[in-house]
Amino acid sequence: MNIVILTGAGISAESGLGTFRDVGGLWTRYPLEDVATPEGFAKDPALVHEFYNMRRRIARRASPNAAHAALARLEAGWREAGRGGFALVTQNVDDLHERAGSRNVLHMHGELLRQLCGACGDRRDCPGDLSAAARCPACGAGALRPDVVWFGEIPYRMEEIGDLVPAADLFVSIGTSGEVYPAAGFAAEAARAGARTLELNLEPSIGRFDEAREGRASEIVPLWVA
Ligand code: BV8
Repeated sequence: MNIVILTGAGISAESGLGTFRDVGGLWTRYPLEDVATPEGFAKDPALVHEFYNMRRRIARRASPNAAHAALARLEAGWREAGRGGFALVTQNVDDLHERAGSRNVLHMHGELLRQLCGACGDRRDCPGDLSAAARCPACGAGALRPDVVWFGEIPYRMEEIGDLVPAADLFVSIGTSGEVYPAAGFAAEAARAGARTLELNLEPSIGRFDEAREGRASEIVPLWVA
């Protein structure tokens, strides 16, 4: 039995990382056009670096919660029992899944703690804050940006994800509002191919999944995994 799990900002909310569209969410404080598009970065790189430096500092101080830990346990048990394929796709750019013990996390929107050189494509861990003055350690250019996927950019790992989703027998969506594509289309794609679909969310979306369970991730995910 192949399982595909998609997570969003809601799974990291109880670790203290902001969600985007909830009351007081990141997009209500920073318009996404200004801080999560290539155009916004070209217009005001300092603002975008400040936005991601702030989030990077919070992410480094955060700890995985019981939901992240439960998914890591599920993956280990799934692989040990040889129960079939297991894939964890996340829209999140934090590293809490990895720090909870998950392996092979597919970060389709990139990783906050990594940097990308816009000039030579060099990608590596980001040692601290980024700024327009920072120089690429590989080519020396001053074109460093957070290694995240902005709106209008092509998500990472789409080849693999494009194979995994239609092959899923069970598709589980955790802590995502289902507003951002192409991730928002995965559940319907899996269902069309015959998968059972389950949503675990604080505010489940009515009618988009075969089953929906309402609650905080740190409570309902360990219950589901048990
Ligand atoms: C692309 C950057 C082409 C990193 C982000 C149709 C098809 C294809 C594209 C589009 C389309 N329609 C529109 C588009 C364009 C666009 C898009 O989707 N726009 C939206 C606004 C309509 N998409 C793109 O531009 C994408 N690129 O399409 O390229 C392409 C496509 C396919 C193949 C080839 C080429 C790129 C999108 C990536 C944008 N970058 N982030 C960063 O700064 O983090 S998106 C951003 O939103 C984050 O990554 C975030 O993860 C993501 C999704 O948000 P959620 O995770 O769901 O968070 P949200 O706050 O919305 O919801 C939180 C949920 O948690 C809620 O439901 C809440 O109830 C729940 N919750 C809260 N607390 C808890 C909880 N649940 C449980 N427990 C709790 N305690």
